[in-house]
Amino acid sequence: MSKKAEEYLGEVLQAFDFGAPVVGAVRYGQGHINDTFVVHTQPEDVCCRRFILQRISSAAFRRPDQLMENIIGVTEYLGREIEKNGGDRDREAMRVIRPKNGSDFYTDSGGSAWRLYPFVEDTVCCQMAETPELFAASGRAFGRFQRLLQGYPAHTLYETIPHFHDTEDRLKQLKAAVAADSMGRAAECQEEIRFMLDREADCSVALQALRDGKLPLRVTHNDTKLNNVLMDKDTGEGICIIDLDTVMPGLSINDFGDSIRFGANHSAEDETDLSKVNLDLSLFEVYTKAFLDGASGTLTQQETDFLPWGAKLMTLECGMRFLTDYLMGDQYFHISRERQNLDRCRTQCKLVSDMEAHWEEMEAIVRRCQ
Ligand code: ADP
Ligand code: GN1
Ligand code: MG
Repeated sequence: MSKKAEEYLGEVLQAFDFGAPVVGAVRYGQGHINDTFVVHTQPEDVCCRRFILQRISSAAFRRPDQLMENIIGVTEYLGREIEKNGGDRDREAMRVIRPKNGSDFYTDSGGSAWRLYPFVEDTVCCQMAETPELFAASGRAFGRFQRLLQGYPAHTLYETIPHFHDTEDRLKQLKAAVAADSMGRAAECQEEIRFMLDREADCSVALQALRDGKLPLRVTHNDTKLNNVLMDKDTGEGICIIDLDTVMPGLSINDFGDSIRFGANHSAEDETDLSKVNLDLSLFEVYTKAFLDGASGTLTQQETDFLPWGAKLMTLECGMRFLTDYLMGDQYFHISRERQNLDRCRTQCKLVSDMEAHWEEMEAIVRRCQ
């Protein structure tokens, strides 16, 4: 386990040219993976300029060099596409700021990789879909992201996390964690383990469709939580897609599905009162319509037909991942309290059950939105 990110901050701040004196750097945001800081600087002419400084998680990403090459390629491409469409590339796309040594990221004395972005100002980042309009805005933004990247040379992208949305492999990892039971936690998770094992056949549905050529591989984001899109603070429109670590070839239905998993309900991902955790079909409809709008014709008929499966599989898979991490001692997802990953797993099981109970309605909604 690497040392606390704070211990390297001084050294890392020296490695970048912020163009003005740094007046502070504090932890920021609610991501589960990287260590994120906001850096405040004090230029002479304007009041304050902010930056996002991140230590890239070494537990999640083995090759930060490849990851940053992906991000630089994708952000530059997105910037050009946005400009072509008359947009503002500095606001609508991320931009990597290189360290003074000119490489894509800075490696600290402990061997960890750090990167810097301008802070996209006048935006908000939401942890929950407070209004349907806001959720719709995120759907349009993720749909548009898919459309803007449809011409990107997918073969040039590295797989930053191999088998990331390989649900069959995720189940295998869970089984291995149960068998090892290294923390002695399997006994208290019997119900959740059974829930996952009972759905073994489901794990193959999208992957089999891919193998059969029914679903195409596209350049996808793969982590389309609501808090990975910045919304304009005045208009509420989805402005800039962030957290590009997992942009790789993938399935469009997974980008759709991960947003549903996180956003089409009114509870936190780690809610302990499961009576509050329910799939909201009206939010499902709002997002479906917006995502298809944003993608505007990019998706094939078969992809559209499979959208409910994207929702169910991303939720099931995420539940398995939380459970696996809980069984292995919380090494991957950041936690702020004990059993948080188990609680997160339980909300995902509840959502999957809800989707199963409302499956025909989900399918009807997708048909209506086409
Ligand atoms: P993680 O992989 O840990 O989720 P993210 O890249 O999503 O890390 O960043 C964590 C949080 O930091 C985001 O949810 C958002 O609140 C904030 N954030 C990240 N990049 C920017 C940016 N360029 N401008 C403003 N806020 C940002
Ligand atoms: C992580 O990085 P963040 O917090 O946006 C994870 C996603 C999970 C999500 C669950 C690289 O997303 O895959 O769905 O937590 N990201 C990575 O909240 O593993
Ligand atoms: Mg994030």
